[in-house]
Amino acid sequence: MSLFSDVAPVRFEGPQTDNEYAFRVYDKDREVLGKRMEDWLRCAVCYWHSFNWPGQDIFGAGTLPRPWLGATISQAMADAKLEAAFDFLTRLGMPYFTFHDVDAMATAATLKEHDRNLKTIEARIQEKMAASKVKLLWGTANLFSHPRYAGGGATNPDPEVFAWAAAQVRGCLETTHRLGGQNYVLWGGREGYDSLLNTDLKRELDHYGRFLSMVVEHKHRIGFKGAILIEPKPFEPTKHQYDRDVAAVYAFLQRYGLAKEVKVNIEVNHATLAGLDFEHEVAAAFTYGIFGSIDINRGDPRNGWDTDQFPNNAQELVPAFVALIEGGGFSTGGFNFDAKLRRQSVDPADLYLAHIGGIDTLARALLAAADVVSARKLAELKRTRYQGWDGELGRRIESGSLDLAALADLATASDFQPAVRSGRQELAESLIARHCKY
Ligand code: XUL
Ligand code: CO
Repeated sequence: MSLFSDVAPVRFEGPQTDNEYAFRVYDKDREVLGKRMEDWLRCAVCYWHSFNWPGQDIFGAGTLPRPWLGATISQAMADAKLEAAFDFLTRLGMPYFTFHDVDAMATAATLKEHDRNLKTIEARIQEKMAASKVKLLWGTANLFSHPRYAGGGATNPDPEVFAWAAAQVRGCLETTHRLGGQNYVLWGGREGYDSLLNTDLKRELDHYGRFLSMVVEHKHRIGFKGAILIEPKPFEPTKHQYDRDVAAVYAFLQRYGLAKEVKVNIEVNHATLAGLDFEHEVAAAFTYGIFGSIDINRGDPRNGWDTDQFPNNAQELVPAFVALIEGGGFSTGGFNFDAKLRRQSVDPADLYLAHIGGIDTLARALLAAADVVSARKLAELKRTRYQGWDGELGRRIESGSLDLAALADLATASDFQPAVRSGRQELAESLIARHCKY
């Protein structure tokens, strides 16, 4: 029994149901383009927002009943949290969860204690996973909450902090490996700067590159087969975060020779903060060959910060789902609900309602995107838009057989007079809207 035991296991009941504690669209066994819905979405509940955040904000204290939380977490509190988390996960019927080391374990003051407390909770998580069949999508080390990380983890001016970060990541990567985690995530919330005036940019980037190389080397040493993922975000808490967006991460990975070893975990609200469309980030990651996983949530269109709200607008997500389907879907990744309740959502039931609404939103977006892809009209629109490139001129340019001068001479001699042609954007947008019927 736990705080979350009042809700009966959540089932698919279809769109006609009156039951708020049922899925209307998410039918995990429904086949979509040859794959079960559950296998397309690979949904995960995150430990931190759901069980480790009491609802505080910068102006006020926690509001949510989370009796296992306090200034320091004892082993008994960590155990109560684990009990509640797995009660929730199994009642919701989610296949995966995600966690930071410090979300799950008892508070530690030294690295020795950290290692011991993490291993203690790992053994208990292992039992819970075995009993419930819930799997680990990814683990991650929290290198941003403790005051020692105020100036960064891997990019801290103090090498002793770098060493602390290394020890935490080693521990959490190994725990993730032993728990059968499918990925390991690094979100560099404090890997950035607040002022360039006191920051050695080159040195910090080199340290960050070295840190990541050490993580990759260790991954291979211990035989971890999952993916190492960087989670881009432009700012917050730092004013400028190095992992700004997918393109910045790709440049960083290339510079340090890691582009074949590390992928990205894209978060919707982070893309928004970077001034980019979520679908752009997904498409860019597939294009660069570094697509890994997704943290699903949304921002508020009028706020410039990371509100981490539950997604509820399927139509808005369809373009990203089209990119996901066309890219072949997830391999090791999934949709992690990196989303939190509002401060007034104080009933344990609210956590169910938030996830049910969010998961149904993903199911709606998936079905609509599958229809868009199957109808092939968008693909056809793109094909005809670029068809000039399938002709002789296009082929000669693409193959590299023309240099700049030869192409200029050809254009001049042929007197090219290209006309503006319709990009059919409104049609493309209507195609998305018309398939949003679930
Ligand atoms: C912060 C964020 C983190 C990462 C994990 O914005 O998204 O919760 O997902 O550290
Ligand atoms: Co996230």
